[in-house]
Amino acid sequence: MSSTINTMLVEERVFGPFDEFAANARISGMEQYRALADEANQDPEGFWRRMAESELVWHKPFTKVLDESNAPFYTWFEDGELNVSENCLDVHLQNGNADKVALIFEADDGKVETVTYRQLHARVCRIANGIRAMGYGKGDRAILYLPMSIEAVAIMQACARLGLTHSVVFGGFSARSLHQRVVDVGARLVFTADAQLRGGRQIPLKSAVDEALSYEGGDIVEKIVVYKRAGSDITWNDDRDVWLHDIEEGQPEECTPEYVGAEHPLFVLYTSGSTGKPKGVQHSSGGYLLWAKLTTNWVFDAKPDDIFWCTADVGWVTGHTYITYGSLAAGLTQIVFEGIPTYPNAGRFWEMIQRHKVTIFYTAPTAIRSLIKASEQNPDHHPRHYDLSSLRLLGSVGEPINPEAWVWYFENVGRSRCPVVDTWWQTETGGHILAPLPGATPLKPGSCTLPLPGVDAAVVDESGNELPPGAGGLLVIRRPWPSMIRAVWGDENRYKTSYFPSELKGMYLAGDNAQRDEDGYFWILGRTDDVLSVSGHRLGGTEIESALVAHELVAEAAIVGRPDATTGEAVVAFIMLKQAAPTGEEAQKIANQLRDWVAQQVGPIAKPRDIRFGNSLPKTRSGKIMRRLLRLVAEGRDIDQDTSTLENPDVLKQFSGVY
Ligand code: 6R9
Repeated sequence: MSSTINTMLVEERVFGPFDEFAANARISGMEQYRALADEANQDPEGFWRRMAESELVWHKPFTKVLDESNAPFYTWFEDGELNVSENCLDVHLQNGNADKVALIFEADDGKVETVTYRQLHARVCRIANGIRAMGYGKGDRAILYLPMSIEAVAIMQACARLGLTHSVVFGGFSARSLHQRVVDVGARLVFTADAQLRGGRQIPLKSAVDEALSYEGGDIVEKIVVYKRAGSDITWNDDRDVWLHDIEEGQPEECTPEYVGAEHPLFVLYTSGSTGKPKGVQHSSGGYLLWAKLTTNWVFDAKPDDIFWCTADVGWVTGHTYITYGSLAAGLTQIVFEGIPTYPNAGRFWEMIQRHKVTIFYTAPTAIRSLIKASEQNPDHHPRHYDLSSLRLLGSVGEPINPEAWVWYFENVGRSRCPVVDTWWQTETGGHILAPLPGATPLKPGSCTLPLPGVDAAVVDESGNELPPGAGGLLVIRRPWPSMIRAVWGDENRYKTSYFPSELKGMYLAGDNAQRDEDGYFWILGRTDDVLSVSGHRLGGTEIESALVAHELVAEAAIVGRPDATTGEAVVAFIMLKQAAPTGEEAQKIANQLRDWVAQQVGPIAKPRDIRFGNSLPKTRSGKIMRRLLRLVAEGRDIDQDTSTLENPDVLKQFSGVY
């Protein structure tokens, strides 16, 4: 492996330990962390047995913990039986928390509605009874295409109660993407709403379902259950469409759960891979729920009085694990938010934290960066104007958080009191994998710190040999863990070749590059395909982005490589400034300034060869920058690749000037 440029030099402070936090934390101090991690390393079976027995309610106890005989198709707790919804709802009715608020729903227009655990349980039971009465249950699949709502959480839980495997499709996906998923997963049932409300606008959903089902193979869907959210006009087919309120009508508020084997597929969630066709990531019931609950308790240090807010949509894995399943299993009170961070203004998040006295706030770097930019443009919406004193913990997920955004978040939102947990994980891992324990782990901005107890993560070369500190390589997980992906729906081969390539001898390949430092901390360098090789040096695109974003003029940056005859690859930077995109001489001047800055922060080798300015970067609907498209722009090629997941396809046109 060629030499690696060590960066993240922009911020070298270590934050914590946070003594006050540690004093009351579930896992307090590094000794407790190490004790758990050691227990898990020395006796994995015993450790997972203890966790699964103490954290979950089993209808039929399991006898065997892990079966590796058909690796990499691992099974966990396989002969045990349980019901996921019983573990998320019924348990709280029996332990005196029936009247505790489960969900605080805040609508786009600010209206608030709360439900207790007893009320949520009743709602889930009525919906489940309604679905059962229609003749659906265990072994069937349902597609959910819903706005953020109490109903979305309740329908997911109702599916779980019946053993009906759900597949949630984010409401921002097109009819084409929806169709692809309906057909791939073989859904007999679709749940949707007439429309969703975001940023004061109505976005139709039912019409997209109608369109999706009109395409070839869409007729496998027998029923569409429609939640009346907006009251908008929709097309209705009496033979196929039913209202959610009609299927609930008259149903009892108790519903006997369908007990399923621990390996029963709780859900399939589609995620984009390196090729065009999305992968249906299949998760289990027992192992998945165990890790969802454990990580909620460990990483968010969940306490009975917490008000937890994960800003993700249930269309993504973060919403599955840290809204629908983990947080409810842990018995938290949590916020469900329908709207967007910038409506009616960029103070919405801070105002909601103040209004609901949120104690734990979990969001994505892209949201943080856009709110930094907004608060600079209009200081009225800066977090300092809000009472954020209820907060005790902050979290980040979805992409590497650049140290500058980390420190801004820590200082301005957490008021330098709250630990920031930067959580690395994936749709495939089911829950957090690399993350600090806020009462124990000292924090380094930009690092997701250390593996959680029970996780055996490492950085290796292409042959699976572990690399020394400072060397960039492949992030792998060497031992199976309970919430790992079980299959790519309907494609055994893709599961094996994508995640367990033979060169790595049974290790799980995450698809991210990473390096560890002398303290064993992990630094994610970006997806495997983001790493550039310039003159024999391995450069993480993320590192250069991070340096650029730390510059006072820059709001967001994306780095890609373009082939170069002499240096292998050349660094190309797509940059959005805090001001409008410059042109001509001004652009040239700023470009040179930024090059010098990168040379200073990262090293002359990392200086962008080309700089292209725009007013926004191309992103997926989940907010990830689409580097594969930028790579084509960087190379001057036509965009003939699939742009269906792009939020705004016109965004690529703006980057014509090269400076
Ligand atoms: C949970 C989620 C997974 C990919 C993953 C990585 C990136 C997520 C990160 C992070 C650096 C973090 N990623 N969290 N990179 N630091 N804290 O986002 O799942 O949508 O499947 O994305 O996101 O590249 O491989 P998913």
